[in-house]
Amino acid sequence: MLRRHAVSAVLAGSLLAVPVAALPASAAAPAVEIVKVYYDSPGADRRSNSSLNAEYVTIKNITRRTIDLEGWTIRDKAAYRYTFGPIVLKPGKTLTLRTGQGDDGTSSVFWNRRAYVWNNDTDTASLRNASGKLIDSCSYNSTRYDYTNCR
Ligand SMILES: [Ca+2]
Ligand SMILES: [Ca+2]
Repeated sequence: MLRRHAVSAVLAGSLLAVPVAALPASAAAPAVEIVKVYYDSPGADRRSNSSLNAEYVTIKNITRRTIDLEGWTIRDKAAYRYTFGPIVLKPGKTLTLRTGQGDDGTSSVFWNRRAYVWNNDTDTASLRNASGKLIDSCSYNSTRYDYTNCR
């Protein structure tokens, strides 16, 4: 009996090791993706708060686990950076970062800027985790469209 237990323990151990060994491959898909950048808000860019908030970037949690975004950042190609506060993103949910002012909620957070961030012609949005590791990025290069679906 003792011996059988020992064998099953070894088997259990090796079974448990499988998902761990598979991690590097699955890590290729980012846990949180940038799904859309709406870089040229509709109409003339007059810096009204509603126009600023119609400029946004949307991210999505593509995993089955809740992800804590506190300390994560979104940056453009220049020096603009937004740092997420204490907010979690549930599995499959999206979160939209709007450029202007507003009250943060579960589906939208606000950069609270009075000027635009995303260039109307070309730019790159980068998403980094709290350790500064690049999680995903989305580039666009077109004035023909006002937004890009990153995937
Ligand atoms: Ca813009
Ligand atoms: Ca515009």
